[in-house]
Amino acid sequence: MLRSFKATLMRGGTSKGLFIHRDELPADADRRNQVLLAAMGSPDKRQINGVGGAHPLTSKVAVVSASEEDGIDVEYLFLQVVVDKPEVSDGQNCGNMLAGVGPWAIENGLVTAVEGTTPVTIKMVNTGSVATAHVPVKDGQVVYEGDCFISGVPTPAAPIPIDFADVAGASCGALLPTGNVIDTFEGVEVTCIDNGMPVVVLRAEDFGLEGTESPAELEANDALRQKVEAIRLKAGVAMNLGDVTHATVPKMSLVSRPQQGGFLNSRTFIPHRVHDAIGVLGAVSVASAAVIEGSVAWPLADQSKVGAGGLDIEHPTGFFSVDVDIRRTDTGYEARKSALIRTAMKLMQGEVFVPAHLFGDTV
Ligand code: NQM
Repeated sequence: MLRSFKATLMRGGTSKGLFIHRDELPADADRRNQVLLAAMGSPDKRQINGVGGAHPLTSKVAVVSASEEDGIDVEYLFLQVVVDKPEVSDGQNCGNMLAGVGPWAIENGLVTAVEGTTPVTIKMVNTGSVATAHVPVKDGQVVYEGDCFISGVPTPAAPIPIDFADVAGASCGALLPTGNVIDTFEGVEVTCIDNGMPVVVLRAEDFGLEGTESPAELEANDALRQKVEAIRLKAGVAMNLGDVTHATVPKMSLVSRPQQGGFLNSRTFIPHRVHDAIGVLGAVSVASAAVIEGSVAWPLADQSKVGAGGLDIEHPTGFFSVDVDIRRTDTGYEARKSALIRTAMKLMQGEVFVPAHLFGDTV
């Protein structure tokens, strides 16, 4: 027998996945994960028996609920449903899916629409960090259509500015989790950073790369993948993340000089597939590393761009513009707010069916 739960399929930034009210899912995390694996069709590289898109960027879930906390409208738990393994991870934030949370919360009655722009304050349950999304509203309805292009999405949509109050150290405890601007793992110099997303920043040139290779070329390079993974496992421990063998963090971002007039060029392993663009908080973290003098990214980045508006992080399908505010202090570095613009699109609303026994129903 099958059982269904209500869900909305949405694009959030350059990612796509299901948005679900928390009450639709089993409260027990193991049971919830089994339901979500079945819903997306994992484990299976084609996710043929589910609604997942057969790529980490399209196998995502946002679980949303109203918040009781003062100053917070909604709680958003991000879950990465691994495509080819029976694993669901709550070990990272996702700033792309975050772009869909505000519109979804308004349309599902969790937040009252304010004409013009509705600010939605969102607690990212994965790390406890807070973001505010500014959702366009007209005649009481969320506006999806607009003229804002973001790289990696072929059609324009309504802009959703998002700001983050303080996400530094959200997963690792500090902006520079190892306490160093540069560390060496497996003989390679790296900068470990967490400004909302744990990222290991590496120089593409240290791997004999130009930095302009396509995701497919990078994924086909077995020696590169093995070396990057060996560094990741060591960096994970040093970044206070423990054994990251089965974790989706840290991300591994290979950086090089900008190629298209941006601030810095990037190619990011997330952590095993290569991102077609770059994650939201991933971009915030990479940009943060690049404004810290002495980091591996600092000499590669076009420092003349700092202080002149958004910093464009180039990636395989364009660029991602982020505002970061990193200040030097007596004891190190401090991150203040960061801000960026995303778009989102409602694609489908309905019921997703899974075997009823996964909910614990006796059939
Ligand atoms: O870094 C992919 C994405 C992400 C995460 C990943 C993200 C972020 O593009 O905030 O958005 O790095 O796993 O959805």
